[in-house]
Amino acid sequence: MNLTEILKNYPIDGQNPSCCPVKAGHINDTMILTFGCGTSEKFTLQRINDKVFNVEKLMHNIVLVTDFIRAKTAARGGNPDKECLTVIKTKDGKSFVKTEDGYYRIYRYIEGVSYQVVKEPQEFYRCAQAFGGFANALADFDATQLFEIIPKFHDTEKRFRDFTAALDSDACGRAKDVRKEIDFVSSRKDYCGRIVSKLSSGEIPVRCTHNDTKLNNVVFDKETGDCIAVVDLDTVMPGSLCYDFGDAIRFGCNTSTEDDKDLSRVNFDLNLFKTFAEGYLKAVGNGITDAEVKQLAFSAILMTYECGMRFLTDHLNGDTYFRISRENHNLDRARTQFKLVEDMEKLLPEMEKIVAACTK
Ligand code: GN1
Ligand code: MG
Repeated sequence: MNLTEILKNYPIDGQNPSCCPVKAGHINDTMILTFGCGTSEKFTLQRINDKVFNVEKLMHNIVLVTDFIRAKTAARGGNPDKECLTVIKTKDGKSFVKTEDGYYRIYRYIEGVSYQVVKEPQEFYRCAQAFGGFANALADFDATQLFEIIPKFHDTEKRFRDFTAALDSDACGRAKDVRKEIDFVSSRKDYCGRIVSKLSSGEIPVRCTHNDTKLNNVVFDKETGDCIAVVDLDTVMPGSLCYDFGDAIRFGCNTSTEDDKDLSRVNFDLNLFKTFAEGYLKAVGNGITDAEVKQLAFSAILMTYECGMRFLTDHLNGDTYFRISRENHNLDRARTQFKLVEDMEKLLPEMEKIVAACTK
């Protein structure tokens, strides 16, 4: 990466910033740029994975959505620079630059911390408020303005077809060692169509959604513990609120990390589910329909199953999509997800009662 080459496109003053890589996300490469010392200014520089994203379309979506949210934040008396992602435009008004080695974008850095695992329930309540508030703010956003940046992203039937294709080609000869996981996915095929069919019949609405509502995509204030901002808007596109709710539960109600090899530490925390459901439903307010509410508990199972299936598919394909940092990393990730699915299957009636109680 040639930093000088990238920065010469930007109207950012200052020279020789420090550039610190951060280990975040499985798709893009992220670095923090700090200019000067004392009253230093910070930015987030990302190399966008253009194998996964069409960068023009991606940035079109992000600019529209961040502009919309910034305006709403300002209107309610908030500080858009602090509470929303801000795309720094190049000198000629573009939202990214292309250099010889790839595509880059710069955001204003949002000072704060993010977490991989919930430590205090209160944290997760605040995360729920942030994602619920995000959904509420976007309830009147016209989702047809957005590109479907990764087509059929949470179409679980399509994910199942991808899984079957990976299994059929078995590119790395790994299928024989993961029969149990393959059977786990195959035996739950009937989950796949449950939400997509309701979206296509119109029973639940297509909305502008985040689609990657992990706890670590929320920034917290280190001192006060308040939630500052929802970040990682790469997958903001037409989708379902059920996906956003379900994905947040998938990640946040896990008592361990997404890739823990020791499954005895991986358990579904029903109390955290309750915490999140309360915070989310309160914050989303009337930005959700009864038909969507009815699917929330099941959506948590669906999104966890889908994510596990994606990890397993990538393992079968030879780890071509999710970044890995050890052997069988995607397989370990798939296993944590399947453990959580099993836990949730047992708890589904209780999860449904909890959701229903939140809407009374
Ligand atoms: C990817 O890169 P990251 O960590 O924000 C993935 C999500 C998965 C997630 C699993 C564009 O997100 O869909 O749920 O990994 N993003 C994309 O941790 O595929
Ligand atoms: Mg992401």
